[in-house]
Formats: sequence, C-alpha cells, structure tokens
Amino acid sequence: MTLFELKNKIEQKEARLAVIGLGYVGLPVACVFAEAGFNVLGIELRYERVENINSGILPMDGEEPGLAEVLSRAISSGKLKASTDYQELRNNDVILIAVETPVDSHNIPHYEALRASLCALGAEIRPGTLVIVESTIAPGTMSEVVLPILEQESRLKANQDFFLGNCPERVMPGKLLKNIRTISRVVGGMTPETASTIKALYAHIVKADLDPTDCVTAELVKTAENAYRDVQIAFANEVALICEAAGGNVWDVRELVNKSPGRQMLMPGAGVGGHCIPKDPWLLAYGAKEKDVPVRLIPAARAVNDGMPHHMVQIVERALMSAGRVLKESRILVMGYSYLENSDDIRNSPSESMTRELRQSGAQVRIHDPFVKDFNGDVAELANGCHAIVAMVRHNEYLHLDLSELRSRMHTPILVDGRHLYDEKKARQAGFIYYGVGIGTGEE
Ligand code: SAJ
Repeated sequence: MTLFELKNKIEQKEARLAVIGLGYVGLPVACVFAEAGFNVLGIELRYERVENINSGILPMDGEEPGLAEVLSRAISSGKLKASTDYQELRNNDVILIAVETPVDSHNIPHYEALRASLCALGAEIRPGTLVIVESTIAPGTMSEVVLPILEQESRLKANQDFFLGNCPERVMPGKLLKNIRTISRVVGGMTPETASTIKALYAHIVKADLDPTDCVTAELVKTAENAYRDVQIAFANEVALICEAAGGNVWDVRELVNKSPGRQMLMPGAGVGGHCIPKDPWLLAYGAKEKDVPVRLIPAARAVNDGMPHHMVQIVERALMSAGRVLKESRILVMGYSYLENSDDIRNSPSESMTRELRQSGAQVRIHDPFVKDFNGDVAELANGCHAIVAMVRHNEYLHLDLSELRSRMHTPILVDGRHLYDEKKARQAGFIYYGVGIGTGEE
C-alpha cells in the first residue's frame, strides 16, 4: 500500500491501528482512537494488564476523569482489544509505540523496552505500514535507533516500503484524556508526506494545532520543553537558597519579580519529581553526545533540583538544633509522599530521597499522604509526639488543617514548609516554630 492509499484509509477511519505499550500514554490514546471509530489493537507485555483491559477495567490508580468510561465503551463496542501477542500486529496499518524510555544511573538513555518492541514489531510489519513513536526520545533516536532496527528486522526499506514518524505525547497524570484532546502536538515525519499522513491521523482526536515537521525537530521540541521547565524551576530554587542566606522571603521576591514585564519565575520547593521532568533534560543533553558541545546548564539545573531534598534535611537539622535536639532519635512527620499535589504518583518523589536521608541520620520518620495507599491515615494522630513536621507536597487536604490542633499534639512544634503551604505568620500564631524553603530566618 502506498502512503497516499494509507492516508485515504486513515481519513475514512478504515486504517487498522495498533498501540504498543498500554501505560499512562498508550492506553488513553488507544481508547481515544477507538472512541473516534478506529479498530485498535493494544499490545502489552503484562498479561494481567491485558486481562483487566479486555474486561473493561482501568488498570491504573489515581483520578483520570472520563478514562474508565471511554475504556469501557471501547471494549464493549469491540473497537479496542488488548493482546500480548506481537504477531497480531501483522494485520495493522498504523502502529504507535508508547513504551518507557528512562535514563540509566549515568543519565544515558536506556532503550531496552524501545529496542525490544522495535525488534518484535520489525518481524511483523509489511509494506505500507506506518510506525509512529510517541515515547519521549533523545534527538537522533529515530534515525539512529528506530530506523535501523526496523529495516534490519523487516528487510524492508524505510520511507519506501514502510514509513516512520515521531509524535511526542504531552499528557499529564490526572489530565490524560483532556490533554490528548486539547493540547497541540508536534508531528514529526521522516518525510513531509509521512508527517502529513500522521497529521491526518491525529486530526481525528486532537482539537488543537498539529504542527508537521521532521523527526529530529520533534525529538528536540519534546525534550527541550521539559528541560526548559527544569531549568526554570532550578532558577527559582537557587533564588530561594540565596533568599535564605540573605534573610529574604523568596515568595515576596518572586511576586515582585513577576511584576517585571516578561518575567515568570516558577515556584521553588522541596524538589522536582515525576516521570518526565527529571529525565527529559538528560535525553536532550544526550542529543549533543558525540559533538563537542559544552552542555553545562542542563546538568547544573538537574543538580540544583536534585539537591533540594537534601536541603530540606539541612533545614530540619538546623531547626532541631535550635530547639536543642539532633536528628537521631527525633520523631519526624513527613506530610506528602507523591511527587505532585493531589496525585498518587510517587515516581522520583523528592520525599523518597529526603525520607531515606532522615532515616540514615537516625531519625524516626512517619509518612502521611492521602493519595498514596501505603501512607493514608490521620495526619493529626501521626503528629502525636513528633519533634518536627516536614510539609513536602501541596495536597489540598493539608491546606485546610487546623494548625493549632496539630501543634498541640507535638512534642516540639517545628514546622518545615517545603511548598509554601502555610502563611508564616499564621503558623507562628498557631504556636509553630516555622521554617520555609526560601525564607531566611535571619539567624546565623
Ligand atoms: N515543580 C516545582 N516548581 C514548579 C513546578 C513544578 O518544584 O514551579 C515540581 C513539582 O512539585 C513536581 C515536579 O516539579 O515534583 C514536576 O512538576 P510538573 O508541574 O512539571 O508536572 P509533571 O511532572 O507532570 O510535568 C508535566 C509535563 N508534561 C509532559 O511532559 C507532557 C510538563 O511538560 C508540563 O509542563 C507539566 O506536566 C505541567 O505543566 O503540568
């Protein structure tokens, strides 16, 4: 089948779609294409996940408005089917790849899942197949990894027998469905005709700009947009550290800085977690790998942000010392364990590394998080007898706590605020000894 014929089938919704990887990216996009009228095959290695999906059960925690309903309709209409069998891919015209693309401990892309899916897919693709990578990948990956593996495994020629593109996702936990439908996407194609064909496909589900371009631009845009955010947050964190040393209040500083035209200082805090911001800057940096490009800002920003959980430990240590205590044997309540407010996602959570360091220093640490099953419970009860509370995540529940009641339960009323949950004056009025990221106490 030619690309022209495939584009017609796509426009008629007759093209048979497949999605490899039914995680927080692949499953929603498979559901939305099925809802749009396409026949969609989902390929997923985890057998239990396949079973759940084929039973119309959403295999993910957290609140994803509308997704369970869309999945149920897609399954009951027969438009979506999940399988573990890659061989079923040979009947498909368009194949999306949405597998994980982490970096390893040396911040080098770890493409094991991507390579494995490409090898298995390569054996099944036929002339006329269009393969689209949705995963976030380092600049150069499409031409240096994806294309060679598919040509080798299929013995077909890219851009002649089969077609390739990179259409990075822009989903966020808690807004998976909404984002797929309403956020613009970069549509990278190995050829302009391929980009145009991919645009015709996503036009069925995306009510926002679809910007056609080449693959390397698509790879650069996705990794740069998240590296940009990481650097912005690192700047806010560095200003916070300076405010502490200079006896200033970073929240006042930030508010006044942002009154200056064209400034938009983000929020300092206890650290940067999640599945994309800590990782994508390294994927962008890897794009400069062999060239002698001095990549300095991205690693520096990562170091600032990764240093914030340790900075929280330093504040706790200093606060306890002012109260005549040391970390060892002190009871500390950590409020918030997920990486983001009102989310149950704990990937790369700043609380995880901070808690580990507190425990290594001999502190007794209690953890509360209303969204993370292992840490539910009554936050006021957990405060009983504690020497310090460390607020790490801005969950709505914490914003409305009775601080006086909380203080009354504590042995030593130290409150260390990592996300500006509380007003310093009100916390002090409630009886707390208040410390906050970016707020200088004026003490030596
Ligand atoms: N954070 C700060 N200060 C800020 C903003 C965030 O410390 O001003 C921290 C958060 O607490 C969290 C981490 O950074 O630990 C990441 O937060 P995030 O708001 O960036 O949320 P994510 O990780 O879900 O990022 C996603 C990204 N979306 C995609 O990759 C498709 C990112 O591009 C979006 O900008 C972001 O959502 C968003 O704006 O919600």
